[in-house]
Amino acid sequence: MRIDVVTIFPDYLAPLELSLIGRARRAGLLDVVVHDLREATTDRHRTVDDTPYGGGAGMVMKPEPWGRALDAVLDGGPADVGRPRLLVPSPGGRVLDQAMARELATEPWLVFACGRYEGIDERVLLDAAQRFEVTPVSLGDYVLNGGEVAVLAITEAVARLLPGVVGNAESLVEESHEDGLLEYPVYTKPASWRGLDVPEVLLSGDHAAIARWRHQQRLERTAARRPDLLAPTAADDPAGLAVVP
Ligand code: 6GU
Repeated sequence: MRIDVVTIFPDYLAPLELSLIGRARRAGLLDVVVHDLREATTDRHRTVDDTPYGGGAGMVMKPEPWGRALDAVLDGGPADVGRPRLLVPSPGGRVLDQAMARELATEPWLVFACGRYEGIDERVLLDAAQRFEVTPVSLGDYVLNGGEVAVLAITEAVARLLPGVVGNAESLVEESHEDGLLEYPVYTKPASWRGLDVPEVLLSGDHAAIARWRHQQRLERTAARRPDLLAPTAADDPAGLAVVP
């Protein structure tokens, strides 16, 4: 998979050289290229923002550097993989979940456009839609200062699903959110620590009993912490297609 990131803070993406993602890059499973948006400016001050038409607080990212930067990404990208996916981190985007991570992991080419300030001039996304599959994406219902942290999170969520990136493929399926439930609690040695004992059943060697206990723990945890995952609400079925008997 190829990933391009356009940002005014290329150093923010340095963690993508570490750990599993760094190893996947060195192994050739993942090709990450970070671009400095300021390289696509033409003025002496390398200006990327300006005041908003219509007034209001903050600054808006100017369209011209973005247009040039995204053209350059397209020119420098892999051949014959079709329209790349342009992901635009924004608190107003589609909220990332594990299903979306799985969907993105099937793409050959992702491009991230990191906005800062109050956002990017809307025409950049309208124009880009002629050449990219544009998807605004959010990490959740809170506000960050810019898209870079979202790029780190999304890249990690996606890259670990690529074949060969995570050594033990089983650890991918037995995980919170993979099948709609949270993960069961885990323990290791010692069997007793600070007066707290590992649940008896885990020491029993009875694999069927352990599997039943773990499933029960997953249900209880999900009910306690994330009841929304168990009980679909009207928001999950806006057209009211699920008929309740
Ligand atoms: Cl993707 N970007 C910004 N700026 N804020 C966010 C976000 C993204 N997701 C949640 N908050």
